[in-house]
Amino acid sequence: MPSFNIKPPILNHELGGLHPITQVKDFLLNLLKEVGFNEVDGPEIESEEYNFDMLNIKESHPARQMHDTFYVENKTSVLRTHTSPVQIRSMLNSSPPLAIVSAGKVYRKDDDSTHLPMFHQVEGIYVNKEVNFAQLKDLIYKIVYGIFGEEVKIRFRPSYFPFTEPSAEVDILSENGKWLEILGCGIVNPIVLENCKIDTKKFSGLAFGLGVERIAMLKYEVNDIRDFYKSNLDFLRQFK
Ligand code: 2NL
Repeated sequence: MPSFNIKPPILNHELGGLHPITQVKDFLLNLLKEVGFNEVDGPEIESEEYNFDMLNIKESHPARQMHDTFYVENKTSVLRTHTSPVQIRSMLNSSPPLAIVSAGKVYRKDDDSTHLPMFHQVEGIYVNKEVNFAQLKDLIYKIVYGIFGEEVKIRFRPSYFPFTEPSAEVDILSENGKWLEILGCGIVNPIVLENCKIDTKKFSGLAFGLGVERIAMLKYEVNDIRDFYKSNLDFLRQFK
């Protein structure tokens, strides 16, 4: 006989729930899979070559400097600063047309109410014949409407990333009339496609990247990113 009584009903059997960051990440992955993207995965420790060089991020680029990037061991490996190297690996291992999405942890030397040294990114790339900016806009509208509903006002603002050209950042209009940045996107820089041995006379691509914590902060009106990682149950229960 066990020394405890297994018969009484269980009290306080509160069920757990998925973490809000997991919920937002899964929502985005499902939305992108529904429109035809395939999920891919890759390592969190990357070579500088895949994390930077292949993406046209030059040695002199500020994002590469010691104060932004966590270097490991002999300084040729880094904690990935974005999930783009996953896409690079996929492009090297397959040939277009391809539509891939990657989601996971990324690392940067940042720490304040809107930045953490570890956060989550969802990134997608689509390479095919005659991919254009209109298709990119259509996809971004689907993503943003999916998250915030079709009433949300969106604006595309010209921007710069080394791996896309042209590039844009996308803002949504908040209730108090302020434009808030929610993601970055663009037409894949042909230099990046060529680095992956893709024929740029035949193929072009679109790509986007977004920060999961940032989307979750805007969607749930959380003002301090650190709240997601304090394991405060009163905070976390709100997302069940
Ligand atoms: C941002 C901006 C972006 C990409 C990510 C990408 C990946 C490859 C090639 C070209 Cl392999 N582009 N990803 C493109 C534009 C923007 O992220 O602000 N993310 C939080």
